Amino acid sequence: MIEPVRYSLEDGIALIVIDNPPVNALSRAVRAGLADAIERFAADAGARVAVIAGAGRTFIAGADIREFGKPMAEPFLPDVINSVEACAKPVVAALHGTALGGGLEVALGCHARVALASAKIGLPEVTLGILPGAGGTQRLPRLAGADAALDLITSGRHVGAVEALKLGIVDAVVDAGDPLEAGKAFARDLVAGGNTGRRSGELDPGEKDTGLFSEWRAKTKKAARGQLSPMVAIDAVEAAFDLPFDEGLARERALFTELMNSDQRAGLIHAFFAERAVAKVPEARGAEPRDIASIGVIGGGTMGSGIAVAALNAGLPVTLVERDAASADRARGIVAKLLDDGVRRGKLSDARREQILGRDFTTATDYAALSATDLVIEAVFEDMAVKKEVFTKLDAVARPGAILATNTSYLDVDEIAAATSRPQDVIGFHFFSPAHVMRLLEVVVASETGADVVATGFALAKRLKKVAVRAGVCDGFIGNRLLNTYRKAADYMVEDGASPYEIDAALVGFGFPMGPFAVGDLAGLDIAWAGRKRRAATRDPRERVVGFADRLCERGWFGQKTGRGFYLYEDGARRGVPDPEVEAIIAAEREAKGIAPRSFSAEEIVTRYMAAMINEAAKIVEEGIALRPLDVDVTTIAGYGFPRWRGGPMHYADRQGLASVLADLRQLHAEDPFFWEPAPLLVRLADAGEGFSSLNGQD
Ligand code: T1G
Ligand code: NAD
Repeated sequence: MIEPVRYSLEDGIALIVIDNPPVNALSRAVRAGLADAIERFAADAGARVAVIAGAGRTFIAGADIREFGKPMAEPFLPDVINSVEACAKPVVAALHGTALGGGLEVALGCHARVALASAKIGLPEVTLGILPGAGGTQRLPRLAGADAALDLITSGRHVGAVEALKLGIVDAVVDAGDPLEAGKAFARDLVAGGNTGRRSGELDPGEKDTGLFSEWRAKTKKAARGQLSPMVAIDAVEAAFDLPFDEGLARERALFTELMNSDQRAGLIHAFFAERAVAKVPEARGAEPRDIASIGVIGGGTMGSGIAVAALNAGLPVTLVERDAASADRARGIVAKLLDDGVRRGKLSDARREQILGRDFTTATDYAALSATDLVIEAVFEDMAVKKEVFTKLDAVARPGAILATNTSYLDVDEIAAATSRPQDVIGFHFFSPAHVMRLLEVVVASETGADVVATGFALAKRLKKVAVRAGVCDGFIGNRLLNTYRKAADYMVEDGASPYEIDAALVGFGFPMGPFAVGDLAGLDIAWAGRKRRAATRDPRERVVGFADRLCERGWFGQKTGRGFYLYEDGARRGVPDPEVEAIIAAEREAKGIAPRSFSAEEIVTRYMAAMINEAAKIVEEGIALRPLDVDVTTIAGYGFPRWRGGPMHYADRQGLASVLADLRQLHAEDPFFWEPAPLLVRLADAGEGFSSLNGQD
């Protein structure tokens, strides 16, 4: 076994190297090793200064998250860091890769910090539902001031070395390749100059700016949408100004422990591991991805243009084919606008924008332009006849071995594949709007899709910085199939008496950024309308059908883009206001059906919405459309605004207890036996006293 912490002496410098792959997390062994190394350094007469550095690709990425939720074992990290800080001789941290969470806290406990220019630092704890619990909330404001500390700690964002230097968090940035060498050089200079560094904990934090804390509380409450940890973290930072250092540390620890024991922490840690587990699919283990050096896109509307920008931003050249020259020009215009937005937000340089538009991005109207591309993504109208025609034409020109992908939202990928002579090369890549922003990519595996094609989908998602989830073929795959079901639950409640605005408000209260009716308005109500019309012929006669959304569409009210939908958007407003005319249309529909409206509490709205979602998700897992429950969780979090801190619907169901979810479903069953039929998997797990997590493998 390798030693997780190594100690050696070189020219009077003690070298303390953390070596715990893959990211040098602070497991119990590392904490113990670090404590021993510091003790040894203190006693080592030959050592005047120490350097702590990480082996491999990074400094320390933080506490070992796998230990969360279990009893913490000694030595505790705050004690180890206090002993570093208390050391009579100087200790230097040499940062490279990412110094995150407890990793940065170790560095803050050192007497000076040097960083490679490529290093990043951050305190991402709030994103895991906790707060920096090893002195970060007390030492960072002493070094960088309250404003910077609140920014870093409430957002969890990663900060580059140069910005960290400006903020006073690191003392030097060097353009070197090896952190240990950089650390040694810095340490040598430090002692040569008779400097011993300084103890962050002994610095004066200055006067508290009460107004600043109120400002941060107001803006954080808005951004956090029900998530506790960023708000609690502000309390901890405030303690740095209200209390002496030692008492501040104790206050931080108490708040940390409170959050560590919360449901939100469990949900966020589940999301962290689930987002990494989704990439573990059988095809990615068993097959090599194909090389992708160029991308083709067919259709340059909302989705095609966004997909093109996602690929271009990842450095891939794109050829986009449209129906005619005017449409191709329009697509180029949309792409240019999206790139402009990127420049404005500092995501890409002017020079890179010029290079993309002048060299990497080309448009064409002839499919022959796609004859050399490695992967083509189709994003034309959602119409099977059109898709088949496109794939037939594509089949005739694409080079052998090229991957042919469809961005269809609902259609049968097997049927599309059958329009080609090479179904093994055909796959679904379901992107989300706006495609250059949304993190989710559903990789839809058809019956004949080759394993290497699936593996390529996952490799491409990584290059595009997206989270890929494997899905099987069915109407809507994982995400849209769920959406259709919970939307129905919402529609039924509206027909029975709730207003769309009450439904949206209840779900925003649950933690969604928007409710389903506002989302419909944003996406365009015509999309779901087309889907309802398509399904009408094959609809089960037992299904309850609700007509008010059709009534809006018949009036040409398609949502935001037409100025009205469920909400009114006056003068191109992005946020709509409730529309009394919509309520009147709904009331007329109720009356025509003889439904006496009743009221729904926010709690009942959430219960029904979640019961519908969980029940459909159980069917999706049982049918193998999703590999595991965690794949459903990631789909809803990364693509549908499900509150991350609730961990996704399956994790949420487990926290509620499946027996309780089943009891809700059984009660609802009496009212509509077709819609509320409990999924057999849910019944089986509930009867066995198990949760969905029992099907997640190691998660
Ligand atoms: N603990 C345990 N395992 C970890 C880990 C961690 N902190 N970080 C990463 N891993 C595993 C991960 O599951 C994956 O495993 C592998 O490492 C590579 O990760 C007291 C309490 C460092 C930027 O929140 O942000 O300190 O899937 O695929 O894209 O106040 O991982 O291969 O089996 O993500 O190059 C704060 C979390 C902890 C950092 C690297 N720290 N990690 O990204 O690789 S809380 C964090 C990351 C804390 C103190 C508190 C990223 C990364 P597997 P990867 P990557
Ligand atoms: P859109 O109407 O904005 O764009 C479609 C584009 O395809 C148009 O520009 C049209 O000119 C072009 N086109 C049509 N036939 C063509 C052909 N034969 N050859 C070349 N170009 C052709 O539609 P969209 O919203 O971008 O949707 C495209 C696809 O993506 C659909 O399958 C849709 O279901 C799916 N999708 C949409 C969303 C969304 O939110 N809009 C999300 C995920 C997936």
